[in-house]
Amino acid sequence: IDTLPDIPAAEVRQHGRDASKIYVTYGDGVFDVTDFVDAHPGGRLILLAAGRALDPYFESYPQHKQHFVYEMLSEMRVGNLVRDQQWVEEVDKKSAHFAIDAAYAHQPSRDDRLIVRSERPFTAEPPAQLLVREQNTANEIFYVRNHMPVPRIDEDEYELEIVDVHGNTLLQLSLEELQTQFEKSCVQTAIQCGGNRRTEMDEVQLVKGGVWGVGAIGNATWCGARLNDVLQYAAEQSGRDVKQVMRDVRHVCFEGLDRDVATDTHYEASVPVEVTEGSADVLLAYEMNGQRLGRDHGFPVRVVVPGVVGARHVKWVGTIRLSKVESESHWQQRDYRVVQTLDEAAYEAAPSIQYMPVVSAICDVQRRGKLVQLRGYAWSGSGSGVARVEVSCDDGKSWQAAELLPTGADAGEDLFAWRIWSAELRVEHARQVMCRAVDASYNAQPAHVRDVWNARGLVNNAWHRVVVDDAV
Ligand code: MTE
Ligand code: MO
Repeated sequence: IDTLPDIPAAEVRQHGRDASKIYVTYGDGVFDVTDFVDAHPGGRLILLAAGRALDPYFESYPQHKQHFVYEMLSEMRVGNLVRDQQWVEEVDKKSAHFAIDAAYAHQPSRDDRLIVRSERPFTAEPPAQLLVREQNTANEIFYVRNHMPVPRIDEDEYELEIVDVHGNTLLQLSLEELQTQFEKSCVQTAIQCGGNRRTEMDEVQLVKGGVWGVGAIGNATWCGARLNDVLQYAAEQSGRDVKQVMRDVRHVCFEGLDRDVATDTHYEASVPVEVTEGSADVLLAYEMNGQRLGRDHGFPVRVVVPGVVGARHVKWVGTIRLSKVESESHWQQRDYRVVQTLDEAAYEAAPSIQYMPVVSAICDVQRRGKLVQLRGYAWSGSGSGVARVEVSCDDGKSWQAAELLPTGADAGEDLFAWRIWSAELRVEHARQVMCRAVDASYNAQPAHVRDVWNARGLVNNAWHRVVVDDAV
């Protein structure tokens, strides 16, 4: 090796696939593989690395990392690589790219009725008309909002860890323990992404965030163990009283098992402890509409916090941390807050979105002459229930009550469920129809998107307007 010449990266680059001599590098070695191309067991794929580094390829196809491969290479060695900045950057970029490819290699299959908003990470919503056919959204068409690749989790190896305010592990639970040692509790609730109906905000002024129509919301019956039961048990198991364990706790942080390969961070979010202590319906859910959770929705266990923005319903939850402070995660500190500008100070001044306001949307419009049949949903995160939905075709001068359809759950048990509604409206020559809802605490929706516009396009709960002619 010492007797071989130094070869600068720039020279290696010139020995690409069209050159008469083809070079590749691995580690510090430069190799002339011209005569090997046709003998390569993987065929001419080796040319992908012509004039470049093999290292990222060997990392992602580890069958190469064998003694005989190194032996063969060493016989083709013609020099020692002298890297330049561009070379180092290209190798890093390629490696990162391959790592991301690998992380996305085993994603779940998805229903082709979903409207895909982003492939990586996967985000999708159902067509609006489909969304309001049934009270409980079918699992297959329930919107998906992932920030990272879906993790592969072996249910036999799954463990949920509970960590106290000092960072000590109180308890580790297997899936089986979670399912058998705690009473199974169910709640029918909608989960809505903070960005639902974001795209309407772009008409006021462009916002930063992924595209969402009216379908980044779904309603389901979730079953699992109550978080409070699990915390009580965790305290007991560590020989302490739950009151003592919870004394300095102000926030409950939930960490997902999904991981960003580029930054090596896990998804995480938190809710104030009043939210969890005040509700028996905060669940560590393992069932969605009577089926085990699908991989896109958090298999095997996700957090369900009725009324709170979707971002806190942490999927694939692996660790629950009791804390004095809010989660330090990006998604708690620099996202899911309503800000007018995107600077740090604006984020720091704005509270994290937790309980969601009253919302509604028109999802299905069927026109027969002057009569229009409307169908939509209404929901309130307040937990007081939806009191009234109204529709108008004269820009809100007059309103007509819509019919609220039953939730199917017992009275008082469905206050976090959405309500599907329907209405028949005589539109005459009107071109626009709109809807608005009021919850049982008499919270109402603002009239215009411009009244609630914000830089990230979050929590759009303005009256929902649809042009009748355009709607099918
Ligand atoms: N939990 C984890 N671990 N990772 C995520 O990316 N996305 C959150 C939340 N929980 C997310 C997560 C957001 S922003 C939303 S809106 C909901 O999950 C979406 O839940 P769904 O995909 O089951 O509809
Ligand atoms: Mo979300």
